[in-house]
Amino acid sequence: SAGSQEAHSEVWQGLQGLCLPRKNPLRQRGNMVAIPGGEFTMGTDEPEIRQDGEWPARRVRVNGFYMDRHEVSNEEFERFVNATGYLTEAEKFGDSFVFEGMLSEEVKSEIHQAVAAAPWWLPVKGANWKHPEGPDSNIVSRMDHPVLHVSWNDAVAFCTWAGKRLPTEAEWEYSCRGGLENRLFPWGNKLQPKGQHYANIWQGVFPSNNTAEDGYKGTAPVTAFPPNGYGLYNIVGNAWEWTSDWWAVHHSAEEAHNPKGPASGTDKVKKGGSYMCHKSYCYRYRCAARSQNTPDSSASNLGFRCAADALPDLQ
Ligand SMILES: *[C@@H]1O[C@H](CO)[C@@H](O)[C@H](O)[C@H]1NC(C)=O
Ligand SMILES: *[C@@H]1O[C@H](CO)[C@@H](O)[C@H](O)[C@H]1NC(C)=O
Ligand SMILES: [Ca+2]
Ligand SMILES: [Ca+2]
Repeated sequence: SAGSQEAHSEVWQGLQGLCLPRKNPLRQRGNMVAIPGGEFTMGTDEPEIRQDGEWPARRVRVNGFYMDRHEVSNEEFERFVNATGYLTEAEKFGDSFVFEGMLSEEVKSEIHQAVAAAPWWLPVKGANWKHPEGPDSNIVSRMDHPVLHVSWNDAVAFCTWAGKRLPTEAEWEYSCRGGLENRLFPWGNKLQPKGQHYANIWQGVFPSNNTAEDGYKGTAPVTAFPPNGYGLYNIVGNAWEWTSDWWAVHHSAEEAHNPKGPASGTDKVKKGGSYMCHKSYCYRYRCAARSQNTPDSSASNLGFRCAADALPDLQ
């Protein structure tokens, strides 16, 4: 698809609420959790964001599978790039979307174009996974943070290389719920049980005042915060996560077995919300919540984790 800044930003127009290091490769297997097959309620009959198609609630059965314990980290992605020479789409296009609040005044002063519906997103030349806030930034101190600025196509390339695949939306949501039925969050219905933070989201007033009460203004290490009932970290918050499904708003209430989403579409489903999500504009750090982007989109709050039918061979 077109890589120009214009085409790149046009796909964002109108979208609302865009809102451990493993040095020893033997431990790669330990990065995945066996998720037992079972049945769960996907979506909700009490949607918070109706236009996202969080509803209706429907019974869904999934076979057992394996899920990455945490979002793919910069270190893991670097190992992939080192081994393959892979170039991400943001690197090919020459730009990617960065949240204004993370940019230096110098970088900001050079940008004269924003996304009409979400003016806090700026297309930044030279922003990519190695330079998340543009050329004057790097990931040296963030090797254990989620890789960002990876498109859906990039995510598929990584998971394929790792002998894995992206999770379906159903697998992702089943994983998110961690064995609990009909809860808002992976840990229950209360955002902060006993005052504790369970996810990296936005505290303060969006988009002007990020108080970072949870300890992180931007991304957090991929194993920060308590894991859910399946042992999965940051399944909501931190970085949005790509799934394999095409996006559609309408769902049948019929029971389904291993649903894989529509056969085709223009956008892919992403789940979980990010460090930028605040209840006031992006109440999407809930398991039923969902959003979408074109498969070539990339941004400073969008990453992924992989799933697999069987544990992959060691690399
Ligand atoms: C990638 O290669 C560079 C250069 O050889 C090296 O310094 C770095 O440690 C490698 N990264 C990983 C994650 O193996
Ligand atoms: C941000 O919010 C905090 C907490 O409400 C407040 O103390 C602080 O003054 C605010 N900062 C700005 C720049 O508005
Ligand atoms: Ca935060
Ligand atoms: Ca996440």
